[in-house]
Amino acid sequence: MTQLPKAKYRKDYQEPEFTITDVDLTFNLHPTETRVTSVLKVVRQGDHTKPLVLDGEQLTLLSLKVDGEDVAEDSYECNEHSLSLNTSLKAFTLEIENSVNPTANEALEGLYLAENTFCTQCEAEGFRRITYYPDRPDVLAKFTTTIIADKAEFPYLLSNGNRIKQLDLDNGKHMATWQDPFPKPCYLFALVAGNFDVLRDEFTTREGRTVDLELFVDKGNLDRADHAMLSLKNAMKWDEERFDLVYDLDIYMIVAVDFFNMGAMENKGLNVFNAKYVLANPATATDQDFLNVESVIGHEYFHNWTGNRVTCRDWFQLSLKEGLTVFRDQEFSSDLGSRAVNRIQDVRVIRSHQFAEDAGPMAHPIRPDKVVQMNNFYTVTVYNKGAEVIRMIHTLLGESGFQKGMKLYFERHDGKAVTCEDFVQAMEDANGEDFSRFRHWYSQAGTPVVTAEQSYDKDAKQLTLVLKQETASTPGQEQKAPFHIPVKWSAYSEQGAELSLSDNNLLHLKENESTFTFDNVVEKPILSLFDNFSAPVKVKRTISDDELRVLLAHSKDDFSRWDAAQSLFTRMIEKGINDDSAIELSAQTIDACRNLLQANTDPALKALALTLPSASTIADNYETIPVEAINTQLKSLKTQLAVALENDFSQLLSACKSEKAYQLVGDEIAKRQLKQVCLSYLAELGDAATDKLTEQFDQADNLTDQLGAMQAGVWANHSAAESLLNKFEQQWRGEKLVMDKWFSTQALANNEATVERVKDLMTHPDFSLKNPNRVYSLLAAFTQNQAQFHKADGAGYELIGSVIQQLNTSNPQVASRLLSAFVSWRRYDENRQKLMRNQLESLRQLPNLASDLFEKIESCLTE
Ligand code: B3K
Ligand code: ZN
Repeated sequence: MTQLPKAKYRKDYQEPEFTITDVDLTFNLHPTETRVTSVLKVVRQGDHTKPLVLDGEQLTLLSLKVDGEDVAEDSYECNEHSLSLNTSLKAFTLEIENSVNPTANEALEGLYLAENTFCTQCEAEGFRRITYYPDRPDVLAKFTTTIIADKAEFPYLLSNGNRIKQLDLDNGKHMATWQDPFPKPCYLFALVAGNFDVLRDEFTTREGRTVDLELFVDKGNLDRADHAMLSLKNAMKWDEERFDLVYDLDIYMIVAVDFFNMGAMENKGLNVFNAKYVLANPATATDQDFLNVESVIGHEYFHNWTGNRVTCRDWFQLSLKEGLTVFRDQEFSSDLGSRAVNRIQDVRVIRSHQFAEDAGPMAHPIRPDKVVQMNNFYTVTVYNKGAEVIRMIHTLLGESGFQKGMKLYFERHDGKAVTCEDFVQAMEDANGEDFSRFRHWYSQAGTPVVTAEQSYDKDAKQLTLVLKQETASTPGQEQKAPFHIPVKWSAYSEQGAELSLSDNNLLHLKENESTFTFDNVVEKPILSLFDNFSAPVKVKRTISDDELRVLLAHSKDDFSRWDAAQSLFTRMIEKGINDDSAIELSAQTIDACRNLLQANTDPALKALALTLPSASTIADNYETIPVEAINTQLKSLKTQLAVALENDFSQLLSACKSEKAYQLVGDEIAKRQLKQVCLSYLAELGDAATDKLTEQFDQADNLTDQLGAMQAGVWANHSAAESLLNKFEQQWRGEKLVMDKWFSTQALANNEATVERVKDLMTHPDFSLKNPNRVYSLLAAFTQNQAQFHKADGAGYELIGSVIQQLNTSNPQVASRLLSAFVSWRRYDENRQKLMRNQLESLRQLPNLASDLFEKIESCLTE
């Protein structure tokens, strides 16, 4: 009988019994039998006589020596998960020799060989699949790495730090030795061996030091590497200017690989990237792809300080580095591009994904208390809500207070493995603040619902605002203490003039209920609350449509203008659902949309404001999600808006066309975005749009426009859709990253035939279940297709259930991502609940159920 995976608890943290000061690794690379020699300088930390326990998985132990002598068989024990050595020594050298099979490694964790490139992924607990080691982030050691491989096949041998030796060996082999002077946890270790094209550049730090920059891409892809290199240099400069942080090694390398479970990895001095976040040129990447490259390159670079120089004490502290680094990459994108657009997009992620996670059975605080499989906790909560928590600290302290806190944080903790608490403490101490209430954001899961009631006393010229907060219980947390919620606000007259009611535009809601009064208020104000989404909460308030329209037209806060539009749309959809009747577009709504289209506003903001809320954002407001009704109402609202505003959309579509060749600059990106929204509405009008769709597709000199035309056609079920899909396939067959978009477009089509189409596409020559990007683009995309994945006959569930079953043994991380689509099964009607539950139960029966799946299935089937 195999053992059930066990949970670990944050409260059980104990300091390591031993530390490692130096690691000397030698890899003799071989596709099926790579030999690893690891020489460790081990130092006992406490004075007890506990054995040394090293983690190790899927390894074959070949030999073991202490201080040069073979270890007697009765002095050590080796099992499936660990190697323990009985010793009373205080300090010693341990030499381990083991072998691994990189070809058999389809999980892409540890050392793997894919498309003739050896590559590693160690975070969170992958190093134990390379060699026996204390695989925990609070053991920091200096690494020296020697790699030996065939020279013709693997001309580049890379690892962390600086290359200190390279030489040719006999029989066609060569070797390279790398040394990383900064002590680091093993999750930051990396090794890459392969054949690449290299883009080289350099960056001069503000101290005048030259850093070599090297970008490794698959042969033939150099024409897609420039943007990533530019983004890297921009990130290095930005971090010096905004955060006073300078790069610390003489070389920075980025390798783009095709087989990778996630976006990228911040290994010290040697980032490994999913090629999707590196390769970009106008023909093969959309505007959004270019922006994503910039943001992920930035993110991994920023980890060099927030994550690598100061790292996590244990994995429960993951948000210490991820929340903070997401906040930093968001700021980077906002400083270089449009702050408002970035903010709105970040909020959309929170509302459409994080709120659902916070309301489901896997809900966890940004600093979790209990974990079975760490890979399950790289979540929108830890990352994106984590970044919102950092953003609130920034709101409370202001930029200069926040930077004071950062400075103290680095002064205290550089070179150490620390906790979220250490971060908050530094912020408090540097500013003389008290964040005791604020800390609940770290310890409590769930989305607070803030209720706002305002009343105005005309005679007393007094405005009263009552704010209440309530957070529903989440698994393991029945009662919630009140959060410290920063509420940014502004006020307007009925005509839209800004009213100044106070010289402070930030309220602090710290209790379950607080009353705020404003004196000398001469007219009844319209309040804009939670400007810039100042806290990750849901807001319930009484506000009329007319007042929302005033905010839409006049709020000085771009987020709040967008939010007012979203509220107006959501209200219409919800009314349609409740009354079970078609939405009637009022003249005021049409006018408000038309005014917005014609206003002198950033076209990107117009595009965002006129994009209807996603089905999942609407679903979030229902205890039992009315799948069909949401779908019907969204569709009908879109068509009605298209009919009512046809001329406006057509005119804007032409006006946004650019005479110039493609340029990746703010206003051109914004125009393309607005053009896309117009085209997607017009596509709802059927044949009238055929020429517009084909013309844009055929004439596009860039992927944004070409893909945009195809998506508008397919998602509107337009009669031109099939021909656009065919043309696209003819042109891009074999171009994997571009074909991913072809897969996603079809998987997201709201069309009765989609499930069958997705099944067919799984047999397409460009599809493979082994490559995570393909699985995400076709199958994970399909799970986001509310109406079709949740088709009442259960065909969508069956399809994804069977894929999860296949991936359970080969790549559990990818399987677990797909499983997320089932965890909120209780939110659906009885019929769907039954169908989803069946899938979960049959997965639960799988022999060798991966811990990744086990954890999610258990938590969502528990009563
Ligand atoms: N730190 C990595 C994520 C590792 C995920 C491990 N399952 C990328 C990042 O957040 O920068
Ligand atoms: Zn990160």
